Amino acid sequence: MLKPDAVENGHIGAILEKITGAGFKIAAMKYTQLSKRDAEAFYAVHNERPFFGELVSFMTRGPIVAAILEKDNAVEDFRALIGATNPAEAAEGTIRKLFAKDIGENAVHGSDSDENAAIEGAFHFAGREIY
Ligand code: 3AN
Repeated sequence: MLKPDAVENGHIGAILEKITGAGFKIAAMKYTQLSKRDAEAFYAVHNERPFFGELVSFMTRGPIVAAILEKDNAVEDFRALIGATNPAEAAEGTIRKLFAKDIGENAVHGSDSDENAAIEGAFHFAGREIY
């Protein structure tokens, strides 16, 4: 996902350029806005964390871009491309270093395993929307 901060700040094009330039194929993509219920379900794994309310309110405050990306070693390579969760700790040239403000508003989300990528892809897309 390109998160609401990335969309608000006009970074959709630049971030997609970095993603496709790094060799990712776009298998599905949409511009949409998460409801409170959507965000609570998507981030259910974090529902005991102190920042959960802040995370849900941020993720629902404006539109996002959701995508399914394909590449060999996609999970690890995408996490390398986006950089550390906290942009202050992200490596130079990473998407979060370039475009994110802080650990809460960090521009992009990437799945942390192939298993979660399949679950998160199915959360956003019907089978007929995946190419
Ligand atoms: P990542 O997105 O890098 O996998 P996770 O899974 O640890 O990071 O956290 C999920 C999301 O929760 C992050 N993308 C970030 O937006 C938010 N988050 C994580 N830690 C904090 C925090 N300490 N304060 C506010 N938001 C946080």
